[in-house]
Amino acid sequence: MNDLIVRNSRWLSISAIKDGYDGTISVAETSKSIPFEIKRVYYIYNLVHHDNVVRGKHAHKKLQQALFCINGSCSVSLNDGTEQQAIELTEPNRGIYLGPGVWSTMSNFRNSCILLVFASDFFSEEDYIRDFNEFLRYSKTHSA
Ligand code: T46
Repeated sequence: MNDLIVRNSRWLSISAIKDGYDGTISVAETSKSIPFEIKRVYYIYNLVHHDNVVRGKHAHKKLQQALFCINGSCSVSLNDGTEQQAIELTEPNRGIYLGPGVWSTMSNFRNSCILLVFASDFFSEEDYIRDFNEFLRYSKTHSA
């Protein structure tokens, strides 16, 4: 598992409690395995494995998120305006923390990928930067 070099990102692990043939339970808890108070949960599914299927392509100004691929797998590209890195989400209990100021792109959805996301705040379009050049300008002035 490669270390994350992109600012405001890091790997997260949550429990995987195995019960033999009866399956596994993974638990995400505010301020424990998830490093912020969870205010919103959403999940993305019905994803097709095709070069043209790409989600994300934005950064957040304040929002913190934790992403877990709870079925299948996907690729996530991260960019903080200086460093960039591509990672794979392949385990239901191994996710990533994405803080503010990280441009992220999700793609290469495989095996009926389901992406589960915990977010630190309610949905607000005002918090999104959806233009990459605007993001590069923003990251220069908010990189402390
Ligand atoms: C992120 C990645 C992983 C809402 O109305 N409420 C919500 O909570 C969300 C997440 C989305 N929406 C609406 C806004 C758009 O009209 O759903 C539509 C699709 O959203 P978006 O284009 O932002 O979807 P993604 O998959 O590109 O990005 C989403 C999150 O927005 C984003 O924060 O990190 O998933």
